[in-house]
Amino acid sequence: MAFELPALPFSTNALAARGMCQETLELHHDKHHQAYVTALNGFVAAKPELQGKSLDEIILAVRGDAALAPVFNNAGQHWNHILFWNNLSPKGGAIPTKLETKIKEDFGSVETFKEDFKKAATSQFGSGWAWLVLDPSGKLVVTKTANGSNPLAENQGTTLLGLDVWEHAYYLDFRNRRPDYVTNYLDKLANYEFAEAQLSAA
Ligand code: MN3
Repeated sequence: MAFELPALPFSTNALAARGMCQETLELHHDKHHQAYVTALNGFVAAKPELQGKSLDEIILAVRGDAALAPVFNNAGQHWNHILFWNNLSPKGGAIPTKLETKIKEDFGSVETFKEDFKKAATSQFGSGWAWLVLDPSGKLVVTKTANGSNPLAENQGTTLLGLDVWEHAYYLDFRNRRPDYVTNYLDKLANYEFAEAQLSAA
């Protein structure tokens, strides 16, 4: 069973008024994400030992294996983008109560959480991701990973939010201004309802 590109949970112009234009979403979802899925399916078709495995199982099976880095990169990017589309929202930016309480408990304040997240997202040199995860001890922490890696591959815990900081994610909307893209995400696009559901399910 081949992996498939999931449909966006909103229309491609749904985020335009909030800082992510239709062209960004069309290129990012229809071209970039599709390319990862196509490449992953090609690798799996050529490797019987990967067939029948779930996406999570493939990531865990090939991580750290230099010879299988192309499989890891494309599987990781498929996983990351599935999450990413779900943590963007046309009604983003509002933090529901249960999550807000937990953020205040673990970071001290919402502002500190946002500062930590901005620091991680802007200090990730080159391509990668910034994450809000529930770590194995039950505490919310901000992390970052390079290229196609993610909290699953690095045993960081349960992922609540992930922000793509590859240039293709923000260059049409924010050009070189990654910090503005991150701030806009946290204030206007982040689907904290989704993050709270992940927290509740953990
Ligand atoms: Mn991307």
